[in-house]
Amino acid sequence: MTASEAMRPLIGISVSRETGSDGVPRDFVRSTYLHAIQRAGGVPVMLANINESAETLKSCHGLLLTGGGDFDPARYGASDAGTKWDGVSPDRDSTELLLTETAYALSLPIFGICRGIQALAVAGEGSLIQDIPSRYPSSELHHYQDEARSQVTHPVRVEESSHLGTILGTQEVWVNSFHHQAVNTVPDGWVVTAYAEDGLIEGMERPDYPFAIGVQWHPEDLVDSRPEALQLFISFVQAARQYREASSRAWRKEQ
Ligand SMILES: [Mn+2]
Repeated sequence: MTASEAMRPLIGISVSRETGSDGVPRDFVRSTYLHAIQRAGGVPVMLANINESAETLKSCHGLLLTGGGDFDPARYGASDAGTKWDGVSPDRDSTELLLTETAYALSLPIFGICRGIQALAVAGEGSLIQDIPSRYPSSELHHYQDEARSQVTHPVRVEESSHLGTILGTQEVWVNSFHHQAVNTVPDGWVVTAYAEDGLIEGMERPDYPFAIGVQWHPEDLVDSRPEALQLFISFVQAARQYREASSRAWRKEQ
């Protein structure tokens, strides 16, 4: 094993929960998330939807919040507008909020994708648009595309001076899109870094934090075809690697 392999950072990954045809819930994640973390040099660690995952996360060096179903609107102070997508999981909601809180307490690098950016909004007392088609019926953009997941379908305008803009190295990025919800208001301390042409929030970040970025699209499906998507994961894993090196230096100092 080389030294750099020995220092591969562990990336905790939140997972979906759905009930199988036998009535038993399953925790799972699309393997594209694992692949993207591996390609970027990280070691993926799946975090089941149980409270103990907060303990597992304490051994990790970064947190990836993944895509999935809707949050219970009561979690962000709204009532159910009847737009449930593929089901609400109370266990997933509470696990991800706990993971986010744990990550903040440790200053772990955080990357939120799709539902993940929404999780970061909910955790920070922001709010969500419960259903894009009913709120913006005239929107010409299709945020839930029919095309393959690896296909890009709409442009996003990126704030050039933001952390996200620096990583992507462009003011306009073409993205894939699989969401019927979006961030409505960003939490205190967060700024919007990317918009779709119809004004929907497609990216946000916390500037006072080592790495806290959310995006509404799915870069994990694009890492093999689009360099800027891979770059996002590389930057995230790099932040996790720095976290790991800093914490082992602090540990050696204490000895
Ligand atoms: Mn979109």
